[in-house]
Amino acid sequence: MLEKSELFDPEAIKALFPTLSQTVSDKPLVYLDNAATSQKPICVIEALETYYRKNNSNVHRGIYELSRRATEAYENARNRMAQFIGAESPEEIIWTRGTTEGINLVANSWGLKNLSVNDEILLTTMEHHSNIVPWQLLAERTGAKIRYIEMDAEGHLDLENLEELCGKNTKIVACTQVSNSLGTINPLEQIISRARSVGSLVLVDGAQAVPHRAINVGLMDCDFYVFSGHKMCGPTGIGVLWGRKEILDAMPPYQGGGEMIKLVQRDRSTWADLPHKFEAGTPNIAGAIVLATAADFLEEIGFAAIKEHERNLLAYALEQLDTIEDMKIFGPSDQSLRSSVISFQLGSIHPLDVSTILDAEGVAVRVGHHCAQLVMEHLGVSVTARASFYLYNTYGDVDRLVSGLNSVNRIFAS
Ligand code: 7TS
Repeated sequence: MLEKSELFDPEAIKALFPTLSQTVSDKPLVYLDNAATSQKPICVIEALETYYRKNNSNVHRGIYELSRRATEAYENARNRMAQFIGAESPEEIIWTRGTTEGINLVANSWGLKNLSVNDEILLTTMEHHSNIVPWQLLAERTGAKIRYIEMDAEGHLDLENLEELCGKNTKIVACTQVSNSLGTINPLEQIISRARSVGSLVLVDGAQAVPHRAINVGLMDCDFYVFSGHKMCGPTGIGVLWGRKEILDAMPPYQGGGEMIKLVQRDRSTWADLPHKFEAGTPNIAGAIVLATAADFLEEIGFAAIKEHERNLLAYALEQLDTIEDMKIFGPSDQSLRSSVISFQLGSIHPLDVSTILDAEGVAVRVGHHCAQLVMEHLGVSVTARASFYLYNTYGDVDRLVSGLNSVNRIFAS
């Protein structure tokens, strides 16, 4: 049995999340669907309420007190997120609805301007659909070709033929930092260094990384980085696209509307400077402000402690799941190369049945293709059950999952 980190008290952290203190099916809720979305700490919920109770107003429009307050908090939040991911300037932080919108923005704005027939977009078969479909739509419109880095049997990217796949025709490589379905942590350094050497841009999907580890986009040396607020203790409907200033400057707007212009004339308009050029219309003001609160919350606890806790929890979960009859766990066997996401198959029992029985035990896991159908194809299954952990999960939560899965086996044996 592994020792829990002395620096970190997950029970005390759990107590800061109101949703986690309820019962479901008359049992204390165990929430293990964190790869889909995280729960929200009380400080985030209160910050949202405070904004709507005291400061609600549109931004960059009024000169009255309330609008000044909202605008200041909104732009402070942008500064905070720039600092949170190591961006050089807040101008490089574009508010989006989330990872999906960030990728669509890059594909539509940068992609439509820069790609044509003979150009190649390099993806991996591990991507979430939101990092595949926008590129397919772009390929259809431009004639560019999509190529894929494949996976090996354990779900690591197979980089043996990277030099052939990423060559002079490659214009952008779009790759996830951490897989949402297998938990694989990707060797981005190697991919980015190859892309750089052939003059290709790199977009990193940080949706499953930002909630769990400290990020520095400068050190990573990518060109675009996208993530969602709701997976990192923040609200839904807000996310960030970070891009290098010179690249964002050269990109046309994604959507047209209020606040993204300098001058509108009858037959043409000119664009506002960064970041506003990419933020047409009234933004998710409350979401942006409260996302900064979520970033404060996570950094106060500390990513080193969060990472250590999740690493210990993952090791314990894998050790305990291994004791269950007919348990098959997908993804890397080297624990240092996987995050706290565990996709699994229990004998020949359908994952829907597994998840239904777990639900009756108060344990929430996801069943489905996890918007990663190319991964399912690779595994030879149509869906998996998936347990994903976060900072507030405890060893007791793992025990409840294991006991629930043993019940599933008992029910199907009888
Ligand atoms: N990229 C990755 C790696 C993801 O895990 C997700 C969401 C997205 C992009 C899309 O994020 P959104 O916030 O724009 O929707 N992943 C999941 C999941 O694993 N289960 O539900 C959503």
